[in-house]
Amino acid sequence: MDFPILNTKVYDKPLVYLDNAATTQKPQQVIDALTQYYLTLNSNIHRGAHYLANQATERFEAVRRQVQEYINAPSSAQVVFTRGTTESINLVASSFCQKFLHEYDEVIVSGMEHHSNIVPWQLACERVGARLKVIPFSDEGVLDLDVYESLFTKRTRLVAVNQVSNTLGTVNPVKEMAAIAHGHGVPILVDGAQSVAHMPIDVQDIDCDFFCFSGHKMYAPMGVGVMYGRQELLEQMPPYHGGGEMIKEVTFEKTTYNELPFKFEAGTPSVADVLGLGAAIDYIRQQGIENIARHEEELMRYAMSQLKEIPNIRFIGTAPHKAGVISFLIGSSHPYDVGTLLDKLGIAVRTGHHCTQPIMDRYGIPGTVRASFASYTTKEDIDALVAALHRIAPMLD
Ligand code: 7TS
Repeated sequence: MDFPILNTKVYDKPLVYLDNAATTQKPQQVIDALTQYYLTLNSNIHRGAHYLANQATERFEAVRRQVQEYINAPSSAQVVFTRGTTESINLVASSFCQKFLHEYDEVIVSGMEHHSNIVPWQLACERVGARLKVIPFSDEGVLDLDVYESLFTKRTRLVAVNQVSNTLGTVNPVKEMAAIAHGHGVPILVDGAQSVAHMPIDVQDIDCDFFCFSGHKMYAPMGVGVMYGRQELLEQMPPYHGGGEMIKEVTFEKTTYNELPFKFEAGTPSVADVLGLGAAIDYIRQQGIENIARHEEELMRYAMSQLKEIPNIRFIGTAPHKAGVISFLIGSSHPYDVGTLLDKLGIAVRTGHHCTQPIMDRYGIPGTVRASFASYTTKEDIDALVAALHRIAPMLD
């Protein structure tokens, strides 16, 4: 078993973990990378003239090259380590907008974004008097690309959209959306939090200007994420945080900034977690991201065919192109009640608005029950969910 935690029992029942969109579990080799770092390598990077510091720096920079390869970035200087997707998006919203967003300008987001891809843009817009425009989506959960195209004006400065919705599971056509944005001379940020561990990612093929994701949703530790950016934009953008490592020279009169990517990496990073991300990428490589994608697609088909037999089930998000995220409601019962009953049977799902309140408003619901998959999810996990729902459905309503 690659994932020791999956042997856990909860309430004396085997754990069925279906909350992978929130965070994935960690394979033994990621856990080992963390322990090995603290056992044998711990030291601060980039500034040491001693053996451990040099070793740690080398390993840290090697992970940057692994990430570059994983997302097919043109250069590792475009890979900036952050704490996660939220910080990556805030970095762009703060730094890009400081340079490029002015009064009366516009930022386009979709109606199915995580709060992390809404609020940073609202804050940036409030600072300068710019405004947000929102791409609507259909009842199935498909973005309306005609309306999207019509939202562009001479004032549009950026588009920010997720590749996969964490609530609806919709896989958005980000490559097509990037081409439309670029047709209007506008850069696009792709929130890859829910795609990066579930499908091959090629930032050059998508042709996005920014791509943000979290390590902890791709088998890596919490506390590390990535902001990839187009070189010409990163070079023009001011630093996000000031501090150590991001400077070339500091005097009280003037400070000059370090080159990419260090300009955006102030302070001591979570070195162990970055090395853990490296181990996670190795793990995904061993499994093969295409195999993972195929496995999760099959599970999705299997789960939908079984779940639709549950009395009074209503699916939220039925786009033709979906990743392994299934949101549903049962009758008029509150999602929290369903989640609590499932929990008592050892099944971990997420309930609530999933940090996507505008989606809940769109459907007029308080939240959903959400089951989400990872590479280690099995048909037996789905069977357990389906059996549990059959068991509890009569208790609801
Ligand atoms: N963007 C998307 C699409 C997400 O799904 C999430 C987290 C984030 C951004 C923020 O990521 P973070 O790592 O910076 O927190 N999504 C979820 C979820 O669906 N349940 O818990 C966290």
